[in-house]
Order: sequence, then structure tokens, then C-alpha cells
Amino acid sequence: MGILHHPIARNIRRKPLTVVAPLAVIFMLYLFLFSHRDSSKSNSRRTASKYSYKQKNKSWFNKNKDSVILRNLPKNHLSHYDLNQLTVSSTPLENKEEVLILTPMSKFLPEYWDNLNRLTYDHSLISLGFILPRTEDGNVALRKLEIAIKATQGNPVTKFKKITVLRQDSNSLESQLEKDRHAFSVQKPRRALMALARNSLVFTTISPSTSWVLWLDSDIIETPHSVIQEMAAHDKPVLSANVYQRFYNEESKKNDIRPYDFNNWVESEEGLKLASTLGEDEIVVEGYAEMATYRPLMAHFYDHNGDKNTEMALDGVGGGAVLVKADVHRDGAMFPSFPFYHLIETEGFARMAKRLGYEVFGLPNYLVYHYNE
Ligand SMILES: Nc1nc2c(ncn2[C@@H]2O[C@H](COP(=O)(O)OP(=O)(O)OP(=O)(O)O)[C@@H](O)[C@H]2O)c(=O)[nH]1
Ligand SMILES: [Mg+2]
Repeated sequence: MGILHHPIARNIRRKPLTVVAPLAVIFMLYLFLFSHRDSSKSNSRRTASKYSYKQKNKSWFNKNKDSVILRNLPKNHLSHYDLNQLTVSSTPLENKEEVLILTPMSKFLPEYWDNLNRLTYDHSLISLGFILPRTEDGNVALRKLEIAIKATQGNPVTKFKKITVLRQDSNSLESQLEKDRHAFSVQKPRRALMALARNSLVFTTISPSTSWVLWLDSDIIETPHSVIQEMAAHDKPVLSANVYQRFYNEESKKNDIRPYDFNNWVESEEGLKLASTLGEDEIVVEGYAEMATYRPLMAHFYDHNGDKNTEMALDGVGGGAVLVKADVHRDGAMFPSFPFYHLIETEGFARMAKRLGYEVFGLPNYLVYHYNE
């Protein structure tokens, strides 16, 4: 009797489902078990080690996804950085230290960009980071910024190492008119949102090779061209320049300068007393008659004939032009969007840096200039 005439074979021919169905069930079971086995394994492993490496299954039908990822990575995909080798010194150019310039940007000013292009620090050691609000102002600024970046990066003389442009995921206040953004009542929400923007910016752009972070507002249109070398020479963890403004003095009929940023200050007895009367969620904002703190303001310490390297210890800083050792941020100093010792944003940052044990300084005779609208 041939094999095809065997009773079992005859049975299969007549009712193929009797064989195919159990086989299909076994096959499904196999797939089911394989796709679950590894995840259950790594779940039990997770209790032992918080950062267990989850292996993907290696069944015939499911390619090992890890190997696919590894294959797609560029050659030396594994990078080791010894942060102990990262120098942050008073001679950053000689040590080829990398600087990250960070700018929250609600408007693009060509003068700001020209000033940036003229910095004498080696541009191949400078990375730039921007964060723009998702408002109409932000759209306009983004278009102008992109055009400017193209021109700068296309020129080997001005080309920066890397440029990152972020679009904010948090909200912004709609009106950026001078009178609106300076109103006392709007300071807490406005500066809380600015703090979120600054945090997003620094946390997404700082790299293992960043030695210094220079915070430079988009309306700072003039700095000394060697601002990085000159400020770094002071070797301070946090160092703020004095923000002034050029204007035409109607009285003297001459071009003149005047103090602009009042957020660089030294804490006062009155300031502390005032803070102690505030509720947990209230903040002190500097430069408002509604809240007289009598804090010594660095803006008023400028001496035209003084040494531009004069230093003064500060308790609060603004964001105009502040050079920060990247380790201060790496250690966790950020811009609180909530009242931190009754301070927020850049002033809260100075407080946090101090709580982390870093000294905060300012240069009263070292001027940078704010745009005059
Ligand atoms: N990403 C982002 N940046 C902003 C926003 N509002 C302002 N900026 C930028 O943040 C920096 C500080 O903002 P300013 O409006 O100059 O605030 P300020 O320096 O406290 O006040 P002024 O005295 O008006 O200059 C500037 O570089 C602005 O371009 C915003 O909503 N989102
Ligand atoms: Mg400003």
C-alpha cells in the first residue's frame, strides 16, 4: 500500500483542517510565548537593577531590533567623555575650551547678530543655542534668524561649530510691547515663562564638551569683541557684565549712556526684611517702586574712569550678558520658574548657584549695551 493510501493520509486529504488547525495553534502559541518571554524576564530583572538593559526577542520572525539600531548608528557610536579632562580656565582660547552662547529670542536684531559674528573667540569653539516663542513674534524672528544663520555658516571666517534653534513648548505672553512687558503685575508670570524657556534651552544644548555658557539676550547689541576671553579671564563661576544703553541726551545735546538692567544687585537688609513679610508664593522683583528694596544695584556702580576689571560680589543677576562655568549648570543650577527664596528666573538662578556653593560676581565697569527701541 502506497503512503498516500495510508488511512491517516487519506484522512488528511479528506479533512485537512484536522491537521492544519492544531499546527496553526502550536505556531501561534510559539509566537505568543516568544514575544512575552523577554519582557517578563526583564520585569523581574528590573527589581534587581534600576537600569536593566531590556533585550528584544530573537525569534525567527521578529528580527532583533537592537541589532538594527546598532547597524544604523554611525561608526564610533559609543562616546566616552571624562569630565575631569574638561578644563575651564582663565585662558580658555589656549586650552581650546568650548563655549555655548545661549539666547532666548523673541525678536531678531541685526545688530545682535553682527556683534556675534565679530566675536574674536575662535568660532569653531563656539556653539549657539536659541529658543523662540511660538507666537507671531517668534515666527518673524525665526525667519530672520534662519537667513542670518545661512549667511554666517556659509562663510568659513564666521562659521560657528554648531547652531541649535528650539521652538518653545511652553507658553509666552502675547504682548511684548515695552509698556506691557515692564508692568509690575505681569513680572511674575512673564519671568516664570522666561525661566522655563531658559531651562529648556540649557538642558537641551549643553554637551559633554561645553566648558562655558554665555547667556546673551537678543537685545544686547554691543559687547567688546573679546567679551568671552575678557570675562573668562576673571575665572568666576558666574559673572555678569553691566548692561547699559546708548541714547541721545536732549539736555546735553550729546550721545550718552545710561544704566539699563537693574537685576544685578547685592542683597540689602531691607530686601531681606521685605522678603520675610511675603507669602510663600510671592516674589521680590527689582527695579519697581511698588517694592523698594534699597539693594545696591551694580548698574549704579559704573565708574567711567574706573578699571574695567573691577569685580563686585552679587546676590542677583540679570540675563543680559552672564558668563557661567558649565559645571554650575551641570551641578543643577537652573532658572526657577517658581519662587525660590522669593526669587525667580535669573535672580533665582544666582541664588541657586550660591546655594550650590558657587560665588556670583559682576563687573560694574565692563559695559555691554542694550537695544534702544
Ligand atoms: N523664548 C522666548 N524668549 C523671550 C520671550 N520673551 C522675551 N524673550 C527673550 O528673552 C530675553 C529677555 O527678554 P526681554 O524682553 O529683553 O526682557 P528683559 O531684558 O527682562 O526686559 P527688557 O528691559 O524689556 O529688555 C530677550 O533675549 C528676549 O528676546 C519669550 O516669550 N520666549
Ligand atoms: Mg532685555
